Amino acid sequence: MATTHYRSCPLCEATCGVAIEVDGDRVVSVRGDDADPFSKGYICPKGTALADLHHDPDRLTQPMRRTGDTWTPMGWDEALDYVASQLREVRARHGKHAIGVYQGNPTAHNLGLLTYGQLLLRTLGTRNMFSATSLDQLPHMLAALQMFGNQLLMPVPDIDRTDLFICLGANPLASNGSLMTAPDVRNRLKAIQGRGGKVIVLDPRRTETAEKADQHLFIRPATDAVLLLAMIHVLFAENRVRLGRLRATGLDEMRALANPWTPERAAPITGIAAEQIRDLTRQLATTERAVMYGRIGVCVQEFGGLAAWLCYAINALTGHLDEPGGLMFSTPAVDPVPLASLLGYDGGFARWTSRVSGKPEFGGELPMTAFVEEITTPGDGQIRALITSAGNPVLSAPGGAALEDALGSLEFMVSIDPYLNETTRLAHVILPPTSPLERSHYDAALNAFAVRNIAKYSPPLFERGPNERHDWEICLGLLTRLRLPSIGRGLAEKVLGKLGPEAVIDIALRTGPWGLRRGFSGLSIARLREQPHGVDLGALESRLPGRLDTRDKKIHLAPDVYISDMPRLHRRFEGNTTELVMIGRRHLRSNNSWMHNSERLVKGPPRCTLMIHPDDATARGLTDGASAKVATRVGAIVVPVEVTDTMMPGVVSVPHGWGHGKRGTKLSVASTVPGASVNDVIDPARIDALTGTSALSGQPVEVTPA
Ligand SMILES: Nc1nc2c(c(=O)[nH]1)N[C@H]1C(S)=C(S)[C@@H](COP(=O)(O)OP(=O)(O)OC[C@H]3O[C@@H](n4cnc5c(=O)[nH]c(N)nc54)[C@H](O)[C@@H]3O)O[C@H]1N2
Ligand SMILES: Nc1nc2c(c(=O)[nH]1)N[C@H]1C(S)=C(S)[C@@H](COP(=O)(O)OP(=O)(O)OC[C@H]3O[C@@H](n4cnc5c(=O)[nH]c(N)nc54)[C@H](O)[C@@H]3O)O[C@H]1N2
Ligand code: SF4
Ligand SMILES: [Mo]
Repeated sequence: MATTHYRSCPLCEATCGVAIEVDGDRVVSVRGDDADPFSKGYICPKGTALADLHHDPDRLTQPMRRTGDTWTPMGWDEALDYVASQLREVRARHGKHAIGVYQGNPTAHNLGLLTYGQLLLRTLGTRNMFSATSLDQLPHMLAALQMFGNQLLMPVPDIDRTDLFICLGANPLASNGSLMTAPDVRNRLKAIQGRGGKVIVLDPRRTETAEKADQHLFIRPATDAVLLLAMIHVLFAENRVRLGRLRATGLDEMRALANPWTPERAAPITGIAAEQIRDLTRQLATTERAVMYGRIGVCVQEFGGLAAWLCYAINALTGHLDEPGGLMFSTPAVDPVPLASLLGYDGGFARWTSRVSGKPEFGGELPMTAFVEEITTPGDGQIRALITSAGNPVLSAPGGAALEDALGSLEFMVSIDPYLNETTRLAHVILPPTSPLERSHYDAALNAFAVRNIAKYSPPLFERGPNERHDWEICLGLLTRLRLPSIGRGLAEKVLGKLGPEAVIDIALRTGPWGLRRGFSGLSIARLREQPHGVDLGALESRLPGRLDTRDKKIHLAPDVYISDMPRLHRRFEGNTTELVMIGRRHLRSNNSWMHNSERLVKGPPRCTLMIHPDDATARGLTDGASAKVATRVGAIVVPVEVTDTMMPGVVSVPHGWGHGKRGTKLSVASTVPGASVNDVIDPARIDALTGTSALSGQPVEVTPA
């Protein structure tokens, strides 16, 4: 007999409610949960593919050990003992910094990795901590730290109440939203238009989101900081700055910084006419409920630090920060600020720098731009062993080929990952966790970036088998083996093993803003169990100045780190550049590098193509469907050509996460649609010098017929 189970989809930031019909141990269907108060029945094709993921015969379920090219299964105790002993040996030989860590994106969607995973990795004491953060949102986090006092205080657009949504470097119709947890963005944008509001997209590609917008403006990649400075220039020049009730420092500095950036100067750099810059600024300034939302296009570029900061700042300068319809701070039931510091994740920037090239630390992590050199450069502190967890850096980090070589030189590597993929095939041991349907779920990280305050707990749908382990159990097993003498270990594992991550969340819920202080009806895991569709805690509320973590309880509009990065921006745009540059893109049926093993997601025309404007194609003798060679200093790939006027002239686009057919992987579907890895041609030396974030976007390329 089939039964229906309700839970959250953990595959992207939208956190949609799914209704999963099961018969015995088989998933019969996955649909949107109409009763979920937040997603109201919406899901995307990836949600349906949860079934494929769970039943994927390629998904590993027991530890595997590699000798040469041969993998042999291991028991859990044997595997955890072996991994711990290897790591201990490396630490004894070379010191604690010799153990490196890379954490990938699914960490943010995984309660076990957010709790026990952090406890394990953050207490290793190594300076060689890396993650996808520096390929992604680091500039937003730095801006939150500098302006609001805490790296986790990233404000989110109040999309449901705004009348002007300006979208800079984000494509939520493909990505389903990021640092803006908002299921069914398409309808939320439609609702803005329905109430007479407007959506404006600024993007080097006329994206799926731009197609639905009221206006789309092409912007030359990596010139966002210039656009935003010109807009701020207009605000001051036309006396339109309005801080409202906000108390802030740095207004005079901001005026001075923006002063040289007239719209006339910004126009040839950005590709946006001066009058359009003025018009955009006036709309933002005069619409009562308006927001400028910037996402990954703003971050992963040469001036990601400046652009992310200016994007928050312009909302503050136009009175749209912390106001309904603007950029707001959430009130999540589990407050990530105290939780993170409890788990060893403290904020900070450039308190120390990397050993080899002096890149700045952020939140105790080094940027991925320092990863390979820290493995390959001999000396004290060189990485000799590596733990990867929920990450696939061979495909996701720039300079993938060199990174792959570097991983091959390690004395020991262990991967906590369900797949034998491009990265984990280089590990000595793979420790595969249970499937998302076998574990409990609470969006401890993403709820903090949701456009409504919500809470939802999902118990496991299927019990894990006796020979399977959750991520958190794997992390706990390693933690106790690495940190405790064998006598105390059994007891610690029993006690902590009984508690599980639910205990952490339960305490956080009870002590959080919607917990005990709300009296009898306060949230707890038990309360949430009674409401399997989730609880809606209402629209975002104004939180300032209380929520600020700055000492003076003011917003810092113009922190020094940004002021000192301004000369670099001036130097960069002294002359005009016209070279062909490459950006990335996302597709609704894709999820970075790791959902390509689902038949239903990858079917259809090839997705790993080079999009190019007709004029640029003609100039290079390229025709639609032909093969093109994309080359840079670090490598070359060959991909099919898609000629399209949705691209800005002078800009081409290739998505990341492809390049599957590597020898020794176990991805039977993905390897039939391998594509090429764009990160094999993205130069790891291209960085945002302020933050250390990889400049994945705006890579100059040579494109020729293959
Ligand atoms: N050129 C270019 N490169 C990019 C980007 C880009 O736009 N352009 N985007 C960047 C961004 S934003 C990101 S976030 C990174 C992503 O970079 P990564 O996080 O390194 O890559 P993913 O493809 O997300 O790989 C996720 C891995 O986690 C495993 N996994 C999935 N679920 C679980 C789980 O529950 N537990 C465990 N233990 N493992 C799991 C998968 O099998 C896979 O190996 O890529 C970055 N790279
Ligand atoms: N379907 C799907 N959904 C995903 C993912 C996925 O791989 N597939 N990945 C998830 C992850 S890890 C993340 S971080 C989020 C990201 O979520 P989004 O930020 O929405 O990601 P993208 O769809 O890549 O949109 C970025 C946009 O920036 C544009 N762009 C590139 N360079 C520049 C620039 O210099 N300036 C400006 N203004 N625009 C620029 C690109 O053309 C693109 O349209 O998506 C998440 N959701
Ligand atoms: S939008 Fe994201 S959370 Fe919603 S079903 Fe798709 S992958 Fe899952
Ligand atoms: Mo990401």
